[in-house]
Amino acid sequence: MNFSVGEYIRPCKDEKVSGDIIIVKELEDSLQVSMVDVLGHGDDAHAVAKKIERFLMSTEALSPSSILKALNKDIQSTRGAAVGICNIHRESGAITYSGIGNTGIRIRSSKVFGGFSKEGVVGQYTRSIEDIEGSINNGDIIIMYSDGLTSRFNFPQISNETNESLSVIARDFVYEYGKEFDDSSCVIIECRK
Ligand SMILES: [Mn+2]
Repeated sequence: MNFSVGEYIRPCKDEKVSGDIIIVKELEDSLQVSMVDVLGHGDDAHAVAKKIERFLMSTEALSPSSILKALNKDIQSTRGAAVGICNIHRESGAITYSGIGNTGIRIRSSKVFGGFSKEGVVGQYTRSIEDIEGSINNGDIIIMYSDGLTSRFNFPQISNETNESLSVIARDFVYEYGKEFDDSSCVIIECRK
């Protein structure tokens, strides 16, 4: 499986920085993408987002739920965040997702994927954090997004995009579906055999 990844983050109106952050990690056998939406917006939210970015960049190749559990402990002194983490295995196309809070994931696929985030806030979560498993096929499109975007969106036209062209599509997508008074962001992943 090969991946093209495009992303775009638009800070809340009147803010220069965002509490949304997207982390794309090329692991040895998989691609790992995290969508982070820190509560609130502006400088304070951005500082927490950078702290979470450092944490996620430094984690080993664990399952998404294991990373979320560790992050939940690590950011307990902060205002907290919604975080969704997905891991796609290059060879098999197996996808694992774990999410807490209102970041979303949708997949346009030839198969059904039941991935969703549980209610809650990372940094304040006490219940069980679990992985949801599925599989990805040739041509599938994955969109992960913050709650600054409406979840009632149509999938954009995507075919054989580069990371650059997919980032342009991601930008248009944020402008079409984003809310002005929240940080709005999305990451789009095109999967090809
Ligand atoms: Mn938000």
